[in-house]
Amino acid sequence: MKTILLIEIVAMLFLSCCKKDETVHADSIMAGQVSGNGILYTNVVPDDTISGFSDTEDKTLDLNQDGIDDILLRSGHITAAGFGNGGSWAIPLGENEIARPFEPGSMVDTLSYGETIDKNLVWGKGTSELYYYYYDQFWTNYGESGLWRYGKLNYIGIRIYKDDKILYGWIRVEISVVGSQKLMEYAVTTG
Ligand SMILES: [Ca+2]
Repeated sequence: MKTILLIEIVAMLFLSCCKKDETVHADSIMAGQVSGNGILYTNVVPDDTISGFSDTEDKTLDLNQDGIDDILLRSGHITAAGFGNGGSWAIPLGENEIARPFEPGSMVDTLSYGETIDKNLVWGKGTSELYYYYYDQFWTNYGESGLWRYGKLNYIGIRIYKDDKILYGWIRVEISVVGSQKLMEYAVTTG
């Protein structure tokens, strides 16, 4: 009888241990992943267009819904006598970081659907360029830079420092019009 009780206790401990393991904090997310343990997904409906003319528009996002903004998206177009410029940027806030194609640099990488977002990507801080363009009068000088102008189904990677935890997330935006970006959906691991 005692042996059976002991086996039951051990079995219960084993089950409770494994149950706990199922909710262990995820240390990665895949670009476009919308479900899974500890993953918080937000579908932006309708898509949110961030844009500006003669100004820029800012939108902050709190990906993990803890009351602390994690990233700022900025788009707009500036004109003045003889020139114009504009574009779209993403600015990780605080100690947070954004996935880059390389460092040092200020560009935002275009992650593909299913790509693993974890410590192995290249991460950087500060104002980061999705797309930038400029021109002067009569278009004698003009140019553009950034990886996002014609990107479809690409994802921004973000790393969030939350207390003693590191969270990974993705944000899907599209740039089909210069000086504008369309926010569609995002997801993040939670602490
Ligand atoms: Ca947050």
